[in-house]
Amino acid sequence: MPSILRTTILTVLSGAVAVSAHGVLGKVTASGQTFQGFDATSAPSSGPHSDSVTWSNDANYDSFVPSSAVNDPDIICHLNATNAQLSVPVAAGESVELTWSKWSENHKGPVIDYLADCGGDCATVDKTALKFFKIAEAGQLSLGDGAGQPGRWADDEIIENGLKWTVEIPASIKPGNYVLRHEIIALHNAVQDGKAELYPQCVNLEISGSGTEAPDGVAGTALYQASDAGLKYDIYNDEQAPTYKIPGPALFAAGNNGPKEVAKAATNIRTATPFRA
Ligand SMILES: *[C@@H]1O[C@H](CO)[C@@H](O)[C@H](O)[C@H]1NC(C)=O
Ligand SMILES: [Cu+2]
Repeated sequence: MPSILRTTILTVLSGAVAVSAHGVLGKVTASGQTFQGFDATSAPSSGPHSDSVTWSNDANYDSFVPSSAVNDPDIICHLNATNAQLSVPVAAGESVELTWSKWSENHKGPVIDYLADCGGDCATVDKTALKFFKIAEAGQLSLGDGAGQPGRWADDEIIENGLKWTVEIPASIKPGNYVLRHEIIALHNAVQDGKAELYPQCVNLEISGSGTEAPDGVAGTALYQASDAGLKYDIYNDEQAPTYKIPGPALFAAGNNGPKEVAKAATNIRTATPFRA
């Protein structure tokens, strides 16, 4: 988190409202409708916020989960996260567009997306019971231009795309209520043990469709280990490092998990009202 750049910005702006280099998912768009995310300025979360499709948390704009704490429940949906009360409707096979409120250019690393079936209402599900399967991942896109230079990373694309990231919901999964766990991992300090910075954000989705696949997943607290190669990497000397390996379980591949019994659809799901900017 603290970087020379950020310290400078804060010094220049001291006296003004504290500006952070980090961000949250401010907006989520699917099927042509845009929904509002949790307003981080209202942190601490102190329980569920009723007006958001993203999970609230105590991170405000300025905190991360260090890779030294990847087995702590905070890794699931960020610090002290509590369930979003609203859900975004989307059809399996379609895309969800995730818009960050801001992101810092020096925070370079992979972008990873997971889904977990709530098996009922995501507004009340126990986050520690969620089993996540990985549906998308992107890591290092090119090596740095010489020693000391970081290369191009997946999260650079977020900045280049106006802070937007698009993830496709697999067409073959069974319909139901899911938590989408979207995450940026910042590696600027990851040459040190336990110093990668994880920024998970969770969104409730109400997925429609006629798929039947129910992929196996793993608990959020078991996605990573602090010693994972993808959480300990020198982005400034990548010429000498092995090829970057994105952490977490293998990517879900349609057809590899076998159809399972389709769970009974949940009732009482509150669909969110589209946000108008
Ligand atoms: C998370 O909740 C605990 C218990 O209420 C509290 O002590 C801690 O400060 C909270 N974390 C943050 C980042 O606010
Ligand atoms: Cu930072």
